[in-house]
Amino acid sequence: MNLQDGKNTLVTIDLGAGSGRIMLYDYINESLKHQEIHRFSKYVVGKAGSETWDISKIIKEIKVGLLKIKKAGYQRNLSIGIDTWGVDFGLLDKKGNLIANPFHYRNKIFSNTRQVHDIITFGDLYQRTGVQYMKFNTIYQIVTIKNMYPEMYELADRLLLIPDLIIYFLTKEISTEYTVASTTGLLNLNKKDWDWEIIDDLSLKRNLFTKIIMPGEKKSFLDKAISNELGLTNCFIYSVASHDTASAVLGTPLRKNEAFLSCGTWSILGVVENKPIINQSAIENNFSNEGNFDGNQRFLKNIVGFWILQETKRDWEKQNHILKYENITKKVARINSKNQYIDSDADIFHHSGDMISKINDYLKITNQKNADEINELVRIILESLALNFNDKCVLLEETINKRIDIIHIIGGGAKNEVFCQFTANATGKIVYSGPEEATATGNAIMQLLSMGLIQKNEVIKVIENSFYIKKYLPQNRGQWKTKIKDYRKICELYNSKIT
Ligand code: LFR
Repeated sequence: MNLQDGKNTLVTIDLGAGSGRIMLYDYINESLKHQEIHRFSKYVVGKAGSETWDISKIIKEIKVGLLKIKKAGYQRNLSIGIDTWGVDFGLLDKKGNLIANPFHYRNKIFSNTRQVHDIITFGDLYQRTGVQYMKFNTIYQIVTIKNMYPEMYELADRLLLIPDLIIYFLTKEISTEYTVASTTGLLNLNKKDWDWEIIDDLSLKRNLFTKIIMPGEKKSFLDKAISNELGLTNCFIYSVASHDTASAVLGTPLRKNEAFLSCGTWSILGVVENKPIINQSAIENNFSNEGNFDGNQRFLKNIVGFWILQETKRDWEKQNHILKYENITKKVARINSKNQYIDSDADIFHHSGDMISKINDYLKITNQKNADEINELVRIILESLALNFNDKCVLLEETINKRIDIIHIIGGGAKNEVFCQFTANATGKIVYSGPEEATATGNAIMQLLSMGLIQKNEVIKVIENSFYIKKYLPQNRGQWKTKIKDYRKICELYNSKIT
């Protein structure tokens, strides 16, 4: 199929919590060639603790990106895919207007989960949905809104998760894509449809929840008015695996007994399984069964990952220091480890702002030395993350009752060589890094699958043809085994002190 002057041209719109990227992919000779067209950020509005998402800014930036694509000579037959973070949603009124900017999952209003658990226990929810407990899952958000903002809830006619909301603004079409729905805590694991029993038990309006569609099932044309405004012809949006992690997993050359570690704002460690895993260890260790692009399961765990590094960088820059990740990680590799650690999962790191002082609070509570130097701080963050991943990897292997041989690091973390090496050292496993833009790659691949240009069994080949995948072998295991023990002691000490 020729989309554009003999080439297959795909546009990926990939929105993370920190920034959005619009890329153009050409598919030629079983390989993807990409170029970044537009990158934008700062679509979070409101102070720390009361953040919302600026949807009109996002739509404006998407239009800027599409215009740049047109200027680059691509004007018609563009195939577009959109993926974003999960969980959050916008509410539309009966006329189809967005009632307010969607709440950000870090917004402090999302803290009371009792209002749900008083009606349905977490154990029951887990049996039905397989979703890990996070206080900002959609299920808790919508019940919070219903109780705290009854007027807003009253007006609401449709609940659209962020990728579906963006598609609605670009095409006027309404539906809910399966992989992103699987992050809500409201999707029935086995039926792959809304869990109407949970929805009724919580007295939520059924009409809020729109038809679930599978990745690749739906193709919607760009709204006429927008096409005219941008001067584009015959452009369409595919329902890709619109949860960013689902796209990232599809963009990973993942084989049997291999795990993915997707490192963006969140770090997400997991495997793909053909059946949900609901056992004691899964529930106790808070693993999630999320939807894979093909209806299989991504069995995974969210770890508060590069968020701490991003926030530290922001703090440092506020003090007028310029910080480039490449430079800083090179320096970090050269300094000696001081064997100081933090538990990135500790609740204090969840909210934005003052990250450097939060790290120092953690160090103080656990009788460790203060850290002011940026290199030291970054070393603490990266080593602690790798040690955290090791612990989660052990839990993952126990829970799925299988050995993992290889970990694929994808996303921004993949280009951080120091971090990739630390992860190999901490876990004792072979680490492969790349693609760095696995999410956009998975988004593009889902479009190729939807058009029938490639088959499922060709996906890994296309990824390996397109990207350099680097291999890291574990080093200094003796030293890292001591670190593992010390890190665990610090985490225990902290937990004993704050509870
Ligand atoms: C990663 C991610 C996670 C989800 C978190 C909040 O970007 O989508 O999978 O748990 O963001 O939505």
